[in-house]
Amino acid sequence: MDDMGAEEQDGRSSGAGPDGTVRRAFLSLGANLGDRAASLRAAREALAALPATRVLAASPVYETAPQGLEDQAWFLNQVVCVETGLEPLELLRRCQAIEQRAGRVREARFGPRTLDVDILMVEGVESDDPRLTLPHPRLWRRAFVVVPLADLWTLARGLTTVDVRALAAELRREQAVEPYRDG
Ligand code: A4P
Ligand code: MG
Repeated sequence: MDDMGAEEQDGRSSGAGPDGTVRRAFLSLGANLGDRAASLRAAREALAALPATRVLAASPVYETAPQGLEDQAWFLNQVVCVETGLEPLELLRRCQAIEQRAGRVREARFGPRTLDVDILMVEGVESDDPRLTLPHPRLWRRAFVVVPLADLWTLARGLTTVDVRALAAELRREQAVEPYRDG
């Protein structure tokens, strides 16, 4: 069990965090074990319930061929844009707690998981800290991230100079990413 339940109950409003800064952040959700759509839904709800955090938009859900470790089930993936007053490391801690609550067990790197929540980009923040590297180091190589990110392109403008839509079209030729109708 984690210790954040009561705090989350009390802190549902959006607004600035302790240092007064509110930033846009893009998060990647992924699942390939259990009820994948339910895991993504629960993750979206948990993100919306974080203190000082508001979900601005969620991309459509995609069914995607596994990358990295290919001998595993297809994933459901989605990108969510939030506005948050949480400091980036605190946001990471909260995302990891959401993974834990979804029953995530860390086994193989890149391997199967009930829920993965990665931080893709945080407005105005660059970091090479291995605990939290921003932008996410593998972001621009992966169709399962870039394609849903391109759907939220208008919100991503100003956070990156990458032409996300052109890159999405290019990556999609090599990595299978299909719309998921029941998401
Ligand atoms: N970490 C550093 N930077 C970040 C960041 N920006 N966001 C650290 C989140 N975490 C970050 O992550 C390992 C460590 O990375 C953490 O301790 C954190 O401090 P993890 O979630 O414990 O382990 P993981 O998920 O196995 O590794 P990782 O690096 O997140 O894996 P990936 O790169 O996310 O790959 N194929 C498809 N189709 N869809 C997928 O969703 N996912 C993966 C996982 C592989 N293949 C996939 C998919
Ligand atoms: Mg991860």
